[in-house]
Amino acid sequence: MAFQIPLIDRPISEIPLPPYFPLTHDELFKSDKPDWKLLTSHFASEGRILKQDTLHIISIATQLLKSEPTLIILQDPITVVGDIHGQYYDFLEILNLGGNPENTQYLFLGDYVDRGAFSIEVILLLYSLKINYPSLIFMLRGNHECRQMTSLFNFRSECLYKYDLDVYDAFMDSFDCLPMACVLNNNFLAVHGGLSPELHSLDDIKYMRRFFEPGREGLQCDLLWSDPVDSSDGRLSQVFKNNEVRGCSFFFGGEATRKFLKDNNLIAVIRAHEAQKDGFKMLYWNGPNFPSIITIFSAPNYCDCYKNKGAMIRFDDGVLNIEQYNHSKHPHVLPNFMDVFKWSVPFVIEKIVQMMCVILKKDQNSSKIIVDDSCIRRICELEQGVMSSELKGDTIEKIVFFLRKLRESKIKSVSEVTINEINLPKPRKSLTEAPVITDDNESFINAKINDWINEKRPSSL
Ligand SMILES: [Mn+2]
Repeated sequence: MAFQIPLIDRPISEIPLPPYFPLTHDELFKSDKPDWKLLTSHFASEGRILKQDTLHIISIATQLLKSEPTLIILQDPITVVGDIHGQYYDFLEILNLGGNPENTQYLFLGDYVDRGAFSIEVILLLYSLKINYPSLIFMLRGNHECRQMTSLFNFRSECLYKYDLDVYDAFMDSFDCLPMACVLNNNFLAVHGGLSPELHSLDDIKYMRRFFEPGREGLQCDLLWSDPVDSSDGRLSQVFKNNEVRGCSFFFGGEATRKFLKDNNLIAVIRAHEAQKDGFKMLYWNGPNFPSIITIFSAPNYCDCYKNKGAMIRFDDGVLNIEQYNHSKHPHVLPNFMDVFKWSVPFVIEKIVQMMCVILKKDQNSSKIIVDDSCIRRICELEQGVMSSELKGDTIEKIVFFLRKLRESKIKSVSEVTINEINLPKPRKSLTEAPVITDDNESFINAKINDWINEKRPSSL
């Protein structure tokens, strides 16, 4: 007998049931290109597509990205988007505000995956758009589009949860093909991270080798990882200073920026890579007329706790407009893609054993609980289905205690997944001196401080 799809007995009826089946190949590929509109709504309702179709989309996108130059040259009108980080429901808002992808040119600055729980949906929709409109949709590489970061953060786990290692490996090979930078209107250099001591002319990017996992140093690493120094005058003790916040690459200041812009006849660097409370930040290091660095960050309420706005740039006829937006609601996903049964079993067991305790307990005064070897042995016997005839109330009580500790440790480990609260650094001076501290501002700063360790590149896996 087949089970009925529980359409009518959902406890929260306003949340629609996710599609029961993946899209079929014929539904998704009515032509030789994926139907991105169908995919958009299917993913929005938490639907999946078949592994073979996923691999097919990745494969076509990989070929397209591979054929593009390392330094792309574009003219406006164009919408420029910063980090998205697996926030699919915010990505839908970006496409909504940024212009219809059928006739709007887009430049994405990288960091499509990790942190959020819907990276697969973000990157597959992006690739599907790229396949449909290869001369309108452009994507650069971010520091998260690599094997090291996706293994440390959650994109690899998401691939294994929703598909398998084949899909993950195919994504990694496609990331190796992403272009590194873009020149906009002959005036702006767009890149994920920033400048490099090895970057002198645009030809350095044009002729660099890019088809591999980025290393820990060199031009490719810096384009993905470097940051401008966060000060109003751009002053820095050296032209490039080691970036201890990232654990690799450099900070660059006004001197390096002015020289690079002048030597290459550019106005500004447009980059992403750093969460911003307002979704963007402008640094005026080349006079008050126009910022020399524009940071754009497009993941609102980053990691569900920064309370920041998202922003994107709309360039039209040489005029630059910043569009800000708030975060969108998204379905709740348990940490590490844990299912609800794995999540609830410890709670259920604890309640059952507590019940047994009430039934069997004889000595009400035994308050001090010691978990010793005999207790652990009895728990093992219980697990193996050997119910000892000597099972006493105090032993059961120890089991309850033991299970409670297990459950508490589980809750603790879950809360540590979202924000790592150990080794908190002191806030940077510029942050503590912020003029008006509103609630959101405080939340943003606290989240940034608590999340500091996660913005740093690990020394090794
Ligand atoms: Mn980044």
